[in-house]
Amino acid sequence: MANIIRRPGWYISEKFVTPENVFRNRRQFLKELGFAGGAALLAQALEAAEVNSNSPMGKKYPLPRNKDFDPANVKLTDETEAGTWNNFYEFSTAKREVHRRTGKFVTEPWTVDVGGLCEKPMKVDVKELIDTMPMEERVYRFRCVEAWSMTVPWTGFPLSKLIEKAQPKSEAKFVRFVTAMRRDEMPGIALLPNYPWPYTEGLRLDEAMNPLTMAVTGIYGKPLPKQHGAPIRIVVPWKYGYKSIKSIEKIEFVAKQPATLWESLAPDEYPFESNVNPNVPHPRWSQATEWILGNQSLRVRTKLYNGYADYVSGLYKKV
Ligand SMILES: Nc1nc2c(c(=O)[nH]1)N[C@H]1C(S)=C(S)[C@@H](COP(=O)(O)O)O[C@H]1N2
Ligand SMILES: [Mo]
Repeated sequence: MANIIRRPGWYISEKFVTPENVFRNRRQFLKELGFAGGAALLAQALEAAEVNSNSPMGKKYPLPRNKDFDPANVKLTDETEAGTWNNFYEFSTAKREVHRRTGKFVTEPWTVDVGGLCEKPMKVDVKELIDTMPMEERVYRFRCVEAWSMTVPWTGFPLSKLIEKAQPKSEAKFVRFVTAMRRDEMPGIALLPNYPWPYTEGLRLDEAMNPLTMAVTGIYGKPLPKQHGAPIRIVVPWKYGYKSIKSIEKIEFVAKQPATLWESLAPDEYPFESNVNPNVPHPRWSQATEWILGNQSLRVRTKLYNGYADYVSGLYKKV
């Protein structure tokens, strides 16, 4: 019952078939409580809630691809390649090791705490988001600050849709995102004791509201595997990959630019804004070109805003 009380007003239960055993157990339980006849409506509500909370995360995948984000002549990165080459320092700094070290990480159930300077703070279950948000697939190009890049189909919804529900106050100018920090489940944290954990990132509110900014729960038509940031991350395709924070537990609206993990560690190398820009070298390497994951010999020119200038150049002074 506590579940129902916490459920946000915009929740709509739909499309879920009651598994036979769940249905019977619930009926049985209600009967024992003496709810059987008259409280049919309550029973229905409880069933809907329970079925939903028992529904497997994968139920809705794959989602239809948005035609606006389905570039022709672009080869998708191999799924295994992308899933075995990951930056997720909470598990390992060795990209080929990350996926082998996520075994203890519990990503289901998962609640995201949305709060700070907003009218409607909420704790929302990721399954509810998947069930209620306008989910779709988009193929985005993604470029890491280390100069490798990939092209993958993400499943999710525009982050703006969640922000609209929370109704940020006028003082809110930035959005702060925080990754879960569980030392028992994340073996990489202890190996980097001087890092300012948890992993924290941020965007300006207008960047977070940009239609390109996606809250992502899936990749390659399936729920996100842990190494890609299960069960929910963001993807900000015109910024270097470190802004696309994984396994998000908290989203907070704030007035001032928040401290972020990478900027705190090395502000010259990993500044807050970090838009992809071939003309601004990293202090230790050029950003003019990138290599394509899965084909290290193929070096291509990096584009301003990673090729998304049409969508985002209005956010910034001309560069
Ligand atoms: N919590 C958390 N999020 C993170 C990181 C991380 O170490 N921890 N690495 C970032 C970096 S540097 C990149 S390039 C992308 C990599 O995403 P992928 O492994 O899904 O390709 O995740 C970003 N999000
Ligand atoms: Mo990165």
